[in-house]
Amino acid sequence: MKTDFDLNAYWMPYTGNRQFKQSPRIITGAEGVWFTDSDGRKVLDGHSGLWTSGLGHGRQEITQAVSEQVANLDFCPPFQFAHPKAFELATKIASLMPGDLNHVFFTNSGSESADTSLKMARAYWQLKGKKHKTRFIGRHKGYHGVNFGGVAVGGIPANKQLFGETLEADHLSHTMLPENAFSRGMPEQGAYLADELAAFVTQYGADTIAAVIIEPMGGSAGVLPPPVGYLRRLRELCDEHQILLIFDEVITGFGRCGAMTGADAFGVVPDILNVAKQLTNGVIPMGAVIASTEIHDTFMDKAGPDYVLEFAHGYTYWAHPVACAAVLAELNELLDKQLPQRVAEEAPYFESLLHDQLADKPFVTDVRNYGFAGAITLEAKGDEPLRRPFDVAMAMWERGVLVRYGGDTIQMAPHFVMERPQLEQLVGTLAECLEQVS
Ligand code: PXG
Ligand code: PLP
Repeated sequence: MKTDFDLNAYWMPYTGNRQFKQSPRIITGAEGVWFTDSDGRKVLDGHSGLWTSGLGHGRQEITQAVSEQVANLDFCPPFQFAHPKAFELATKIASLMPGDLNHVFFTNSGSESADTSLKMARAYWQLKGKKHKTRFIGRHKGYHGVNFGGVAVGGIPANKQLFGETLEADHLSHTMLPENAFSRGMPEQGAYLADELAAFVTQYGADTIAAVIIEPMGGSAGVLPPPVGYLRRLRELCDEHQILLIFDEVITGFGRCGAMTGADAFGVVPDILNVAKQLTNGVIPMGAVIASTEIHDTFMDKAGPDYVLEFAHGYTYWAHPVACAAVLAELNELLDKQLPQRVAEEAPYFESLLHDQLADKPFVTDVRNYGFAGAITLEAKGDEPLRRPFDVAMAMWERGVLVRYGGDTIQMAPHFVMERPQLEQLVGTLAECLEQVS
């Protein structure tokens, strides 16, 4: 494409800028499950944006709610003031959460949700008088955004390499066991890996550990559904040792797993649940941290006189009225059209496509899936594990299908509304491109 602007002026995030700027992939429009690119091509969005837009792009109900809100109240100072939709939305979100996850602290992104949840966990134990409970346990291959706390508990070495000291954190093993390769849905082996938490308790003492933070289903590492029994075992150990369990549901929240949350899909309730992405259908940034009544009430009970801040933490765009309006419209549609149920109903079809069409293709060493999330792992090309996923994703873009490549994986996240012919196009195009990769 020809451009008359300086491509280097925009330093792109999480992008190979030098390669991108040799052959830019510019998106100029979006409708339903389709993008339009700057050459006027229709491109199938095989990743729901960036796990964000399950309802499809340009959803009229959300567009309208956002337009009306921005015209009526475009901003409200979030500290010491509030607007009605913040309460309406928090009430709605709480009603959709499992257990007693009833108190919603808004953020602007998944990264902010991660760091907010870590601060909340430490502060909770301080208020409880357990001053030494500060240590965090994450998991290898975990992704919790890019802020200092999130990269520390996250388990992706490339995200830490250049940035020096972060928080101290330890990591459970990831659950991608060789014996589970090509599992359909939740793998059978690996629940025992949760027992590593007991080993950390022995090593450090439970009175030094504040929280465990994990994604109930790993997302950006390439779709890692939890082994059967794994999350339940972690929950038991956290209860036994008074350790908070934080679920990072930035990808699994609001429908992706065929239920409202990953907690619902897998039947385990955390103490703190983080969301972002699908919350607004990607229309506008917003995240949230949803805390249990026990955590919320501890802050309220222990913080001193009632004019004193209970939690010295917040973002300028907290509960932004335009974002709140977007989410209220998004949740209305999600519930009205029963989209988490639709995902659950269509997931077996997507699962069959993935395994039947991809498992025997060249260089494919694993196929994983749950709900409307699917991924393959590709063998390294020589000493370059990232090369083949990149080549395949570029070949797919040439053929008019957008997928995400990350590490040695290719990831797919169909829109909750995607019809079977488009699911077939998505997986079929990947199958064709894999035949051509060298
Ligand atoms: N937690 C999880 C579990 C995520 O998936 C974040 C936190 C951070 O959210 P923000 O809004 O700060 O980006 C994420 C984000 C991928 C990919 O390739 C996934 C994410 C980000 C970039 C790439 O799957 N997830
Ligand atoms: N930096 C400065 C100088 C600020 O004044 C503020 C907010 O007032 C921030 C950073 C934080 O910005 P935000 O609240 O959007 O995260």
